[in-house]
Amino acid sequence: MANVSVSDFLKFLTALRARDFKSKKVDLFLKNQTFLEDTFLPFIHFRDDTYGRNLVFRNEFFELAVLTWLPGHRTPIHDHASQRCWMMIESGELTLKNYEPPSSNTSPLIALGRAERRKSGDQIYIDDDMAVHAITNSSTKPAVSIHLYAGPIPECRIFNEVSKRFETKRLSYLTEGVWSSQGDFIESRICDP
Ligand code: 2CO
Ligand code: FE2
Repeated sequence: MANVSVSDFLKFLTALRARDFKSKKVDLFLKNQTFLEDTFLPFIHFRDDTYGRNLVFRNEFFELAVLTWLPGHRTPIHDHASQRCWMMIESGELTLKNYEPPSSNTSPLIALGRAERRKSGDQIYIDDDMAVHAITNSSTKPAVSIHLYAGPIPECRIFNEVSKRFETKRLSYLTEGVWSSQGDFIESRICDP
C-alpha cells in the first residue's frame, strides 16, 4: 500500500483515456493506494448554504473534486449523467441513500436498501445502471469527500421533491484548482456564483 499525493493521483489520472476509465484501472489504483494526510487541504473550502463543490482538475476524460459538508448539508436525489463515480470519504461521516435507476423523469422513486452511514477511509462506487442517490451529512461534524467522475459531469438529473420529477441541473463549483502547464499547483480560485 503506497501513500500518494494529489499530484501523484493526477499524474495517474491524466495518463488515462476514455477506455481506461471503463476498465478496472481506477479500482486497482484506489485499492492499492492511500492518500497522504492533508494532500487535499488546498481544495477544502466550505460554504454555509449548501455542500461545497471544489474542482481539483478536469479534462475531457475525468473530473476530480473535493466536496465539503457541514452538518445538515445534503444533495438532492441525483444521477451521474451516465458517468462512473468513485467516491472516498476523507474525513467525517456521510449518509448515503440509493434508489432504483428511474426509467423516465416521471418514474416513481423506489428505495434500494436502507440508508448507509459511511466514514473516513471508506470508498464507494456508483453509476446510473446501479442507482441514483442522495448524500447527507447527518452527523454533528463537518465532512470532506473526494469524487472522481469519468467523464466529467457538468450537469446531472436531480429529483424535484415538489413536482416529483427528475430535472436537469447544471452543477457549479465553489472553487477550482489552477495548475501550471508543468502540472504544478498554483492556487484554488473562488468561482463566480
Ligand atoms: N454527485 C454529487 C455532486 O457531484 C455528489 S454525491 O456523490 O456522487 O455534486
Ligand atoms: Fe452523487
